Amino acid sequence: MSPTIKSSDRIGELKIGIAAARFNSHITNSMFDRCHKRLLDLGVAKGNITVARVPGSFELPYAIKSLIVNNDLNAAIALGAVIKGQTSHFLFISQAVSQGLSTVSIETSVPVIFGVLTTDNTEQALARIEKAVGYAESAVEMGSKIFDP
Ligand code: DLZ
Repeated sequence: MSPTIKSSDRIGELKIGIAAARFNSHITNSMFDRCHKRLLDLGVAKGNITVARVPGSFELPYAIKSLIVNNDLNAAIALGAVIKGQTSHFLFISQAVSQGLSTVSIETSVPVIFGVLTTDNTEQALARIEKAVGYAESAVEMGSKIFDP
């Protein structure tokens, strides 16, 4: 168990949402698997995890807001991989996603975990897949604060 997650937390009752982008799915699928497994290992009930898949990271803020509004979540995790290409798409997408997710979190008062990798190349993204474990831990920590601030 992560030192930041107290044993008294009512983890089994937590409702967690995960929205994952399909773009760069060779990275985001592995991120999803690690994140989902860590939630289960920490004691989150499988039935309390709601999942949404979206085409790309740009769609994550909408998906996260929908998950929160429709499922009474304690925390939500946005998973994506934005990799720098030949165009300025990288900048527009990464800025829109980070700003959008922050806005959703503040508007809904539900913690949103920023699990979107923004890297120069695929190798850097592959090297950071394991960070998805930490995103699950952050969601449990932040979601638990609803019960025990
Ligand atoms: C179009 C696009 C590009 C160029 N790059 C990425 C990326 O690196 N990571 C990602 O998650 N999505 C990318 N997309 C797709 C956009 O996020 C979005 O799905 C489309 O522009 C449709 O709105």
